[in-house]
Amino acid sequence: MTAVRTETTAQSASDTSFPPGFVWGAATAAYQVEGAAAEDGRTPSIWDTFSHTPGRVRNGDTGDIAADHYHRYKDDVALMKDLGLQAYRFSVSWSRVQPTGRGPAVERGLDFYRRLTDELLEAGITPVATLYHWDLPQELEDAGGWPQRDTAHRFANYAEIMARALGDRVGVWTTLNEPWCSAFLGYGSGVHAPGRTDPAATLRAAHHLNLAHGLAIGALRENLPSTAQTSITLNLHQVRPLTGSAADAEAARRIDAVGNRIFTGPILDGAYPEDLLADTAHLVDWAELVHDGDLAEISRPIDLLGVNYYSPTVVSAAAGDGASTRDDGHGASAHSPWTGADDVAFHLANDQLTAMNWAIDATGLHTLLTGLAASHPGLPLMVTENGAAFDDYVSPEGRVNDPQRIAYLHSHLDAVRQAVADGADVRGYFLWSLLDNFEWSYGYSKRFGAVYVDYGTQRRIPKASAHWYAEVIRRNALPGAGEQG
Ligand code: IFM
Repeated sequence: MTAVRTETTAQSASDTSFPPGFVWGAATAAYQVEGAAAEDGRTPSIWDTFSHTPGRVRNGDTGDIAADHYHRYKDDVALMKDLGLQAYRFSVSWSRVQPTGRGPAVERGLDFYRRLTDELLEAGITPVATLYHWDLPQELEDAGGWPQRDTAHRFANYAEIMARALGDRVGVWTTLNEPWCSAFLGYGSGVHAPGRTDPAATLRAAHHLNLAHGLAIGALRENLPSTAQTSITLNLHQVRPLTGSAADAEAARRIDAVGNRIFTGPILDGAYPEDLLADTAHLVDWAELVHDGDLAEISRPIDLLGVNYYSPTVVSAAAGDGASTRDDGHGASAHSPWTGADDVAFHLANDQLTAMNWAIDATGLHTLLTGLAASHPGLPLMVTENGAAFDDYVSPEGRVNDPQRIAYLHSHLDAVRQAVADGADVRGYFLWSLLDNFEWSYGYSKRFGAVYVDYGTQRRIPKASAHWYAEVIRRNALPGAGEQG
């Protein structure tokens, strides 16, 4: 069993290299790549239901086949090995291993993850398992979903099943990926599964996701060897006020509260922030929602904090109709996902945009990492996702040239390197994504992969950025000035 290194070395600002032992990986998520949606006992998750509902996902795309990773995992691991990847962050499909979200596990489902992790270990690649990347078993949603407290207990039971099944071969575990999206996009704006638009349900979901994380950390700790590392991955918003005005600062405070501190508060500091409770008191009864002992569960120590970063969040105060201005980069909806933070407008940080219309600004990643290092010294960090979608295509020569992605990765990796030089204890970096895949409500229209997937044939073509990344990994350093890389 391999874990990530347990110490860090600060680098000098002029050096283009990363600390010895820095982990280089790539990430995917079950529903986005696996396919095999109805094989070996798997039952629908909320994303199967959502994607099969007309009008929810662009072009009516679904994850039924996706990148067919379920059947092609051996070739995909071989590809990872060719690229020199040291770690692979994948997620487990809950309804593949525990179809109804309760009761005994299905061995055929577990076997897929046993085969995958064995293949990785054989190739010398560290498996990093995420338990939940948004695909709640549909039966649990039918029973109330994340707004129901019992879902957190179901999750802890599932975590125990997974720890028992894979604890001998997986050394790094993540409970939840981006719970903000599960709660605020799933139950607030409804652009993600299960597609509900209920402010109270959104906040209840957020608390129960926090509780699920804490209970799962307990279950993992009880069932994993002491060397195993546990973590959660948050998509922390790097919130910036548009101007220096007091009104914009207040807008930024409110977005920071429901975007970030609703998770970092209880998980890292053992309490919900007072300002968040005040901002949302008219929407939910926090005293009823948060039971005695919940905060102690939620704030159980973790070994690593996963940070996902793509683009900064620039906000200003907006007088108006009550709801936040919808154009926040998370998908169109008549309902704001920013429950409890009304009258806020969202802006692009600049006009250099990816295919998602997200502004490219690597300084946000540096600010996030150094900010966390300052606010939570001693907490090791891991960049668990970073990358960009562009309109990639295969040239007549059969190549995929993606200089914009190389530039994006270069600037963001340089920001990570600089954050390490400035004292942040960053243990590794996972490119999002290994493969082009199902980009949620955008379907297959957005390509984030370092490896191009021709969905018609399932042929994989490593893009120029994959070769560039392989060279960075080989050197444990970015190309120097004047070098192509
Ligand atoms: O594809 C997603 C991933 O599932 C979670 N983080 C953001 C990525 C890009 O939108």
